[in-house]
Amino acid sequence: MKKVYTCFCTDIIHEGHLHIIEEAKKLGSVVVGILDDSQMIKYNRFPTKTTEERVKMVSEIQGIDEVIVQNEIMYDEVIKEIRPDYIVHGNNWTDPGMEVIRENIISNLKKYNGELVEIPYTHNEEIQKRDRQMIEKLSMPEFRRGRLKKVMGLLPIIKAIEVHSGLTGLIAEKTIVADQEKIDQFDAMWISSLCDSTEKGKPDIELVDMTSRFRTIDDVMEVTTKPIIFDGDTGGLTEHFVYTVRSLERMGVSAIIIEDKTGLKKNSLFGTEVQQTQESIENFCEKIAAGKRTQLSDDFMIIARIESLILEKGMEDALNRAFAYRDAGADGIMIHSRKKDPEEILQFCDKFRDVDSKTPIVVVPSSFNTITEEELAEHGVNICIYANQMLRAAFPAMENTAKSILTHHRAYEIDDELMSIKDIITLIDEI
Ligand code: SPV
Ligand code: MG
Repeated sequence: MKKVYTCFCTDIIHEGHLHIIEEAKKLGSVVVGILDDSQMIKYNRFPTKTTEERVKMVSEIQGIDEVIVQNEIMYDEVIKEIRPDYIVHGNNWTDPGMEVIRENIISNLKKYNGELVEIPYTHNEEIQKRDRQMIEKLSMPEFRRGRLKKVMGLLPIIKAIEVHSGLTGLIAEKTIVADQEKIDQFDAMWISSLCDSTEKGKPDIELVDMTSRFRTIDDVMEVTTKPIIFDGDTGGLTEHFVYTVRSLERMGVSAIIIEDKTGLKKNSLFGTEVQQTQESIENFCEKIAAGKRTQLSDDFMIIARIESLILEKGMEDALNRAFAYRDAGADGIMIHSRKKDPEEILQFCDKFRDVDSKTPIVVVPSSFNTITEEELAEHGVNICIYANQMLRAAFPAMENTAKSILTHHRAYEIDDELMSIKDIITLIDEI
């Protein structure tokens, strides 16, 4: 009897999946792979069911001989292991990255004359609706909020990218890089105070009020499903901070990061070039504790950001504060530096990890940007935030365009550097 393999990356079983199984059964005995949680993430199909639940769901389908877990998104290992005569797959290779998977399957099967059988994807309204529901579910507050913690358990390090609008949210949501070995995408989004303010033409001094900041979150949430980490500046007065926590968790934001400064806050990357005052450990701990007391959900995170290295108060001060904030209830700590050399950040991480192996560490490598995510993960960092690159990319491109039009009194000269009109009018899908 011939062996047939098909892999499911789904939380729900609909007519389309059953059709694939029926077609597979005609070819031989059917083994179904369930793509592991950590790989589903890379595929922009964040699971709302666990791997075990998905195995159980598929095992209940009639006529399957075996259900296994596929641990890698690429097929090299699974094909080596079970050597199927046929791999059956729907012919819907349209999602970004899918073409690479298809090539990977074909090149592995070629080694022993195995065959890829592509089944026309079942298109009907009900299936389309259920596929859409599966994705849309992830944008609901309950699912989105808890997703950051879940992803943290699945990946060695989380990559978050700055977003400040619906459009940048879409870039964070949809950008995928794929080659023969891997598929990768961002895991979370960062709503930066610097970029949110700059986008509104305002300085980063807690001038843009919370209502306006929430509006940005809302714009991003409307068109994305990935978890959001919110830059909460100093958190403001403790009496106000508790309301911010409630609002954010209700909206489905996963985490707020607040920094231990008081008085007029300026951007950390100014360092000691401007007057900035660090909050006392006692007051900041009280703010963290008040936030944690107020929070209603289990999965919302309050992350305490330490400004000691920015303000040149030394490593010992940074570490003292980290442990105090953790003891006050912080769900994670962020350590910041504006040095080009990552040395002080790594030293901090190593010293903190000598004592505490669990509390999540967040870093923002804007200045120390030569370090890789892998190196950061080796030093115990859990979340790496690319905090301002989207806006810094956009501004020079827009300014250059404005200058060109002004210089030439027409738009012809800059046109080659712009997105085509066809692309811009078709960029946003209608529902
Ligand atoms: C932000 O993005 O607003 C931050 C990070 O707070 S930094 O600009 O480096 O202070
Ligand atoms: Mg900020």
